[in-house]
Amino acid sequence: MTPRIAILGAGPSGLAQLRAFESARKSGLGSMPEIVCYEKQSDLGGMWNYTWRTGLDQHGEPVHGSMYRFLWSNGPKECLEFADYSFEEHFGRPIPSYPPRAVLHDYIMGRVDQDDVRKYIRFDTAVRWVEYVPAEKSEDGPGKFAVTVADHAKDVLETELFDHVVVATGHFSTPNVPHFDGIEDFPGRVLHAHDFRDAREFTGKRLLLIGSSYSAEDIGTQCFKYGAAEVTFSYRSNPMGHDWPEGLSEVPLLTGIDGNTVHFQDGTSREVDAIVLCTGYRHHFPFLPDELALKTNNRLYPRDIYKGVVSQANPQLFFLGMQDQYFTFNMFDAQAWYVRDVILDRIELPDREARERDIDAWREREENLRTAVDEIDFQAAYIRDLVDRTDYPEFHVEKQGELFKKWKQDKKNDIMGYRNCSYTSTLTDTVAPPLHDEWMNILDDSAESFLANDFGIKGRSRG
Ligand code: FAD
Ligand code: NA7
Repeated sequence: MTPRIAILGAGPSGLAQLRAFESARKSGLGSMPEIVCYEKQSDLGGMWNYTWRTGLDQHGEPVHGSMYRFLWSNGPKECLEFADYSFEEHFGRPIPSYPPRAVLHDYIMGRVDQDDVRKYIRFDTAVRWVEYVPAEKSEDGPGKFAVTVADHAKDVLETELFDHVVVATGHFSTPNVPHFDGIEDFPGRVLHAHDFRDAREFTGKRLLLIGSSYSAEDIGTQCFKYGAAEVTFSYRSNPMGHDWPEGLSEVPLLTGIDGNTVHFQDGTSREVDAIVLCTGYRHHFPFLPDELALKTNNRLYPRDIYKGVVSQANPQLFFLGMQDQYFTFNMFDAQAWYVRDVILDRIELPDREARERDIDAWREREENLRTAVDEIDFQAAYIRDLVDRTDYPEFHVEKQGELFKKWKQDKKNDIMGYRNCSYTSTLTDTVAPPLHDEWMNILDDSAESFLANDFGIKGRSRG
């Protein structure tokens, strides 16, 4: 019997899984399983598929998208190149290191079209429930998963059986929403980063952002770019510590809200017009029973998944992209190629105890990381461990790690200007050309406007 595989989600991780199998098929690595990819949105691309919607979508499903209108890559594109498809190959010429969302989306789509994997995807189909059905007798072999989906085009619920399930539904979609005293009476707008869409809504406004990680940093700087009067960041553990220009500042945690006045742990207070909770996301799997769901906070090495992908609860179940991320697209590829080879029996899994010991060892290493440099090296080592076990092409992950370290330094040097920097591709050795203007001055971030530039000749190297 041909094994059947369900891939849940057609974002960068789910697409990586589809391309991994397609690559095996093209290389003639034996007979291929039957694959169905369920995607609740109407198109592929996951987070990169921008939506204006918030709350529920046209089918009543929770809106997946957390990306906003003027989002630009927050890391160098040279650190997320697919090993087998460079940016230069896709765009036919070098482009700057920090492209806007629409340009990255175009790159993802281009990679997918090369392999024609759309045929495996069932769009507008939300996964509702996954249940493990054990084999009744041992000679029946391992059990199967009953996957129940809501097909919104046909308006029916359907259940199909699969031998393996790959969960690739992302973990930056279900917001973590803490409560603060007095927030219910705040007279201005209160929203979570997940629902933030257009910075121009806050032009001329005084903004309070809670959180000190990527969302706070990016939404705050973007709102400032589009004319917010003042941006205050409130941190729980540590400030971001950038050298902020006038108009942006950091204060300790919010302790209470009294009308428009917000009070902080250091005894200071300010007047603000709107509050954005940049308080992160939850790993949320409403379609998985308790015993199969991955339970973790946002960290580099979640427990209970061997090699970061194989479920300890049931090794026929896999998770992609569940780690906190420095590396993204190429890490998902490395994971997907590994999962593919486990499913195709090209990689033999050790027994449960050995898997647990391996998880423990990585986790202990993770718990001793102290600096961002340590974290980058750790994630690079994790990816190297995967890449060396499959035929995923070499992409010099350690060199990309060095680029991430430069990126960190460039942010430290100039948080409002780091996107003007250029880095060198580890695939093509090309130095990215500079942006056509300072990032702060570029208000139109459409792909058309961005790609209409010739970006001059090769730019200065920072990488
Ligand atoms: P996602 O992209 O989230 O895709 C998951 C897919 O699963 C979605 O298509 C969703 O519709 C589908 N799905 C979910 N639930 C179901 C269900 N029940 N049934 C069917 N389908 C379902 N990364 C970078 O590299 N650079 C950046 O600049 C960057 N910026 C970011 C900015 C923001 C605001 C956010 C939130 C993330 C950013 N990221 C960035 C990280 C980003 O999450 C990854 O690049 C990537 O999108 C993760 O891919 P994924 O496939 O794992 O998850
Ligand atoms: P992160 O990176 O998980 O960060 C969450 C932030 O929210 C972090 O600073 C937390 O503070 C803070 N937080 C969480 N809960 C609270 C409460 N209760 N009170 C105050 N502050 C809180 O999420 P992001 O959204 O920034 O980034 C996720 C992805 O989106 C990322 O990949 C980007 O590319 C886009 P802590 O430091 O833990 O004290």
